[in-house]
Amino acid sequence: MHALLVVDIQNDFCPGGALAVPEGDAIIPTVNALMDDFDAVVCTQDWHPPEHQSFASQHDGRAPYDTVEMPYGEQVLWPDHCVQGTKGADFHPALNTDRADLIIRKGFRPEIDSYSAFYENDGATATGLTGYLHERGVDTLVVVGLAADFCVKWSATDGVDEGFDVYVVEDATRGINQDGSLAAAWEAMTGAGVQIVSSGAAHTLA
Ligand code: VGL
Ligand code: ZN
Repeated sequence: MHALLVVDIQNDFCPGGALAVPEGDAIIPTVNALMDDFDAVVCTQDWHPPEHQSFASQHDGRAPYDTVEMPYGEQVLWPDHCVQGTKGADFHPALNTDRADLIIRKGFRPEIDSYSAFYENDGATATGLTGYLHERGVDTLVVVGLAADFCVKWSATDGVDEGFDVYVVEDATRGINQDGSLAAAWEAMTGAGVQIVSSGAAHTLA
């Protein structure tokens, strides 16, 4: 069983949004086209309360893209984004969410950020996705979406750690590229055993 994992294709991560990924919306036709090939489609949705501690606005004297020490380690501070119930948190209107079997929300605990679809940034608090995929008999994950260097990277590498065969579709993701984070992310994914493929190859995987 092959699942397509569609990460955070939300208004705030697309041009015009609060934490816009350059060309973030350009991947949507490719993502929609891939959905038809898969046994299961899971979408993630970044879903923060207004007082989320990953927001620079919650830390006196800090600006977006500064880093702070959280109890679980270093955390990049972001502009306020994907606030629960706002338009920025909605899926991009061009994304075909009808095909999603499961929508998994993450980052809803005020004190802890969650990049990965599997574990929050403490590396210990599970979202429940592993259990869901196991119950559905999924063994292979194809990951697409935003952003390549944060939520896609952590979802893909955690997917490997959880025992799945994991592919990332290079032309169905885009990065924030904060301080060289994009090149580092491709290296980290490859090093972890994630396979990088084109959307053409991904069609034949499913
Ligand atoms: C993301 C930063 C903060 C992402 C989410 O979807 O990659 N990045 N929240
Ligand atoms: Zn976020």
